[in-house]
Amino acid sequence: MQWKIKRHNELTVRHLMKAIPCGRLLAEVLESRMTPGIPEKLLHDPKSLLENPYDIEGIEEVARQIIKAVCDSHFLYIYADYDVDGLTSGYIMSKFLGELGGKAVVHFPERTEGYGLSMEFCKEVVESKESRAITVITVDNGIAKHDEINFLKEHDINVIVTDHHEADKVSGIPNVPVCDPKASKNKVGEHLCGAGVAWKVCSVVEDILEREYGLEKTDRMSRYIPYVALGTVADVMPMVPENMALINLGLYIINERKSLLFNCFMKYLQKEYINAETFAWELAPMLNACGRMGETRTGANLLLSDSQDEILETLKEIDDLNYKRKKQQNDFMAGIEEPSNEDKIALIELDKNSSGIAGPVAGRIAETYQRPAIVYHEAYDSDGEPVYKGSVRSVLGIDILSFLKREQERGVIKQAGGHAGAAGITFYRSDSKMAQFIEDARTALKDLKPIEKTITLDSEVTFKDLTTDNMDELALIPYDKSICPAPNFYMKDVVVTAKQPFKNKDHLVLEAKDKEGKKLTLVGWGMFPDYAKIGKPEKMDIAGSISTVGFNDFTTKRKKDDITFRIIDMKAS
Ligand SMILES: [Mn+2]
Repeated sequence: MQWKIKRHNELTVRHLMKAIPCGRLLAEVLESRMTPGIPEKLLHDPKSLLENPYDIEGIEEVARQIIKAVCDSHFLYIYADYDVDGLTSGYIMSKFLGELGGKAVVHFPERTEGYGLSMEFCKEVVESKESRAITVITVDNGIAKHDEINFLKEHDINVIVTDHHEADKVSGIPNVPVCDPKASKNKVGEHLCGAGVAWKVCSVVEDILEREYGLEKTDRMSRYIPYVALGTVADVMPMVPENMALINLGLYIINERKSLLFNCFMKYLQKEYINAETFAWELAPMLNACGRMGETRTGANLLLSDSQDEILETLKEIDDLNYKRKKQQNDFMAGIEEPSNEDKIALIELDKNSSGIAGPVAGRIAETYQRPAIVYHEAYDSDGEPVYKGSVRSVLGIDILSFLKREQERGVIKQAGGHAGAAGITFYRSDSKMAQFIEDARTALKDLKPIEKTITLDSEVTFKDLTTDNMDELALIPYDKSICPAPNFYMKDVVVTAKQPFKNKDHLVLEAKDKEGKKLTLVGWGMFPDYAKIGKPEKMDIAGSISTVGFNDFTTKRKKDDITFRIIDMKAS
């Protein structure tokens, strides 16, 4: 791993230490990650970082159409999605319209129904229509669903699209009221997740009702911010000031114990507080497990329930689903053989009943074997043709999408889309085409090598910096899994005094001492092989993060919440 050590503007750091006020570590993180003026606002007045919703293209028209539909007593179908952002978007829109007295029903599709407004759903809506007036509102999807939207329109059903995905390059934007910052010309709000867009739309609805219909002013919109915050982190949206502000506002409400659902999360997970990393590493995987295991409705029940007992019971169910999901992944991983050296892509078939885990499993295979991985399963395409559908994950330095797009042009595969590092693929169900694909990958990717990973280190620390105060202070700003990772630091010339045995032999637990004789425990989950590989040196430079031990150890009297340095990488010094 390459270490990239950040340099800081000393004057700005000193200014921030005074203005926030805070210690050096947080000041350095703020200095290097945010433009001047933003940290003070984020920590003292996050509301001031929220942008004017009316600047988002099409939002007022969408809001007025929604108001009209509610006023005219339309039956409202909200079409959401099965992932966390889709769940929270659907919750916000349906609950808010329900609060206004609208008859709103939210549909959370299962993964097997595919992503985005489905023809099957549209047909059901048309069949159930009778003499009712109906409006379908999409959240976190819809921008690319031209056929479905046209079908609904032909049957005299209103459609309103709210989304945060790009429009199709060829067919453009559907001819209905649309609020989708990503597909807009001015791009205002393009950093918002689906739940963020839904929330902004509802805010404008509320504002119009207050100004023109005399609706009483309350803080009803702020109750939904925790859901926007969760959606933002789960969808890995960019950590621009407005998103950070939404996350901080949401966390503030949650940790003030003002949200029943999140109170239940804390109770269930036995947590004193929730931060953005809890969203990323615990809540989002739990909720996503519902969709992956074909139980989106369980996630929906969780969000839509008003009873603490029911929520806690559902959380138990979801935790079990997540456990099953993890087990399915681990079992599947254990059965995989190392791909041969000449195969430049790991191509692995998965039972179609476990298709929900294809993405995470492909990610782990790519990581383990340091090459692109495709995990695919039998499926039928939207045109009814039997195909294989798969999740593709690549490694740093290999742009897998451009290879897949070439294969699509040549007719070897049916379809591919996504990004350089993660994509979706549709294969023809044909042995000869599959063989051709493997052959092409061998030639095309022969000379491509993964790039060595780089870790960005925020600054150097010593043992005395590793305190609960510093750890808590660093948690004042939100981090996610990839775009704005939690701060990492490095320590120089750490002298290891003892290696502690640990029940899982892959884990590394070290005792160390600094020059003043101060002792510290360092923990490296799954890092024993790396330690052995560099010859178990006594003196090392170590990169990692400030954390708590996370386990009780009766032999050395370490407690779960004792401070530790969590090792990410190490080098002999
Ligand atoms: Mn989304």
